[in-house]
Amino acid sequence: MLTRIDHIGIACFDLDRTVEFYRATYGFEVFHSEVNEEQGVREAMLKINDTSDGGASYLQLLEPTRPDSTVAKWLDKNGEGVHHIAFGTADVDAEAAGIGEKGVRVLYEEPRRGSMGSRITFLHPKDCHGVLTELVTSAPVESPEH
Ligand code: V0V
Ligand code: CO
Repeated sequence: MLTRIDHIGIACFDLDRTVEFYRATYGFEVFHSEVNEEQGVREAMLKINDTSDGGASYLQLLEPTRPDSTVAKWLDKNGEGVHHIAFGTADVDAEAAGIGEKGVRVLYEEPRRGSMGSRITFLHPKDCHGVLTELVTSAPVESPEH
C-alpha cells in the first residue's frame, strides 16, 4: 500500500539559494541534507508535515553534482522545476513488484539507497503520464537501547 506523499523532488541550479527562498518565503527549514553520489545529487529535505502512517512529507531540493547526472540532464532541457513525486510505503519491494506486473517500467532491479537511509526505486515517466514517480521505504526508526 502507498500511504503518503513522501516528497516532491524539485530540481534547482543552486541549492543554497533555493533553500534560502523556501526559508525566507515560507519559513521551511532544512531537516536533513546530504550528497548522494550514486544519484549525482546534493539535496536538502524540508519537512512539511507528519503523516498518519508514522512518516512525513518533505520537499526534496536537488542540485546536480555532475553534468552527466539525471538531474543535470533534466535541468538542461527544462530549467528548474518539479522533477519527480515520491510515494511512501512500508514495503518498496512488494509495491515495485506489483506495479511492475501492471506493465509500468520499474527502473531498478533492486531498490537503491535514498535520502536518510531510505530504499528507493523509480517508475518510468513515460508509463506514468509524464510524471517521474519514486517509491520510498524510510529507514527503520532506531529503537532505544535497553
Ligand atoms: C526525463 N523525462 C521525464 C523526466 N526525465 N519526464 C518527466 N519527468 C522527468 N523527471 C522524459 C524526457 O523528457 C524524455 O521524453 C524521456 O523521459 C527520456 O528522457 P531522457 O532525457 O532521454 O533521459 P533518460 O532516458 O536518460 O532518463 C530518464 C530517466 C532518468 C527517467 C530514466 O531520469 C532516471 O533514471 N531517473 C531516476 C533517477 C533520478 O531521477 N534520480 C535523481 C533524484 P521525450 O523528450 O523523449 O518525450 S534522486 C532522489 O530522488 C533521491 C536520492 C531520493 O529521493 O532519496
Ligand atoms: Co526523490
